Amino acid sequence: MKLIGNYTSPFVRKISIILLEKGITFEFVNASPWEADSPVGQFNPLGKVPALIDGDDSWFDSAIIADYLELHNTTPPLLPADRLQALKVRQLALVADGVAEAALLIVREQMRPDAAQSAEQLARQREKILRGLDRLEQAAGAGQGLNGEAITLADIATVCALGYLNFRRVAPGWCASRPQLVRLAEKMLLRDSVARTAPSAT
Ligand SMILES: N[C@@H](CCC(=O)N[C@@H](CS)C(=O)NCC(=O)O)C(=O)O
Repeated sequence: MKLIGNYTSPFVRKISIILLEKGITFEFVNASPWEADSPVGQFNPLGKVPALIDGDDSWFDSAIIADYLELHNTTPPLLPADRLQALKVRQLALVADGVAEAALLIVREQMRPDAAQSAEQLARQREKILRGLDRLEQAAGAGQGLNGEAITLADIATVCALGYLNFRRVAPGWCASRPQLVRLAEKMLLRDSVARTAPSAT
């Protein structure tokens, strides 16, 4: 398998962690979607990373890739066997992805000249992040599907979203009132798959 993406993307990191956790061998192809001659559009018509190439198939959108990898029946399973519980875990993972997506929009907005930046857009995305984090904090406190005994897709998506917030210094005070998420992040960072994939500026 080939994973197409760049090291700073929280969505690419999520898939890297899943592959490492499941012990699936893969080749990482470093490609940025933002460069003019980016090859990413060959693998994902939407021009976004990650994309996963397996034989003749290319898979894209990290949620779909996660579902695809779950079909391989490798351990650990990242979704409960019960379909309703699995849907709940996937929904929590989507909340975490949404937090990361909103943070990414903030980062992109802040790259524009000061006068062109929309205060409304920045505020809107910040609200999504804070509401999303509150939902994740609540779920982590309940320990169902997130922050439970067995690692889930939602745990992985959440640690990637939190890592991206820290890396880009978006919503820097997020941890002050969210002790469950802090504990979850600390616990997840003890895993080799999570520690090895932490984004770095270099
Ligand atoms: N929902 C997508 C989001 C992927 C995404 O937004 N990736 C960013 C990098 S972090 C990207 O490739 N952006 C390029 C663009 O929007 O053109 C997923 O989960 O894979």
